[in-house]
Amino acid sequence: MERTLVLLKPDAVSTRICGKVIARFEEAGFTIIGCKMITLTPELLREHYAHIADKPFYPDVEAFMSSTPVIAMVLEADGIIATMRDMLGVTDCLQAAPGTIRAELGNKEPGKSKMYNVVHASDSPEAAQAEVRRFFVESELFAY
Ligand code: FUP
Repeated sequence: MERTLVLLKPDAVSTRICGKVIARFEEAGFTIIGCKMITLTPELLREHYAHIADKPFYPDVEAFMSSTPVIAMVLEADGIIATMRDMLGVTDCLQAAPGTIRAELGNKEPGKSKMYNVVHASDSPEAAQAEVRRFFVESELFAY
């Protein structure tokens, strides 16, 4: 069994599509083993997005990701890390394959770098392990 860390981003929360997104996860057979609403601080975001923290667009990402609380989840299934990334589609929702969550529910103005892509999910087993630990303590995760 594999675990991945998902964040339902402020665009999902503020446009009230979290239920729609979670329904897709459940229909895919993923098990929710952790779930909570949290506000992302600049410190936490800088750690989570260390790989883009020096990019010119980072301040916009930080402002957006802390603009409302987010819903953090840990989901479990065989091969979920890759399957979840396929379900999301690529980072830029305008480039994401038809039928993916980001293609169907994301927003971006063509030619601009600002993007609202609905969901974050871990992109590798190493990232998943670090991200689950970053957002959850063991007692917040449920085996059932
Ligand atoms: P992903 O793993 O698909 O979330 O993509 P990244 O970790 O590369 O990017 C993290 C976030 O930065 C994205 F969700 C959106 C934001 N971003 C931009 O706003 N502009 C860009 O050009 C690239 C990423």
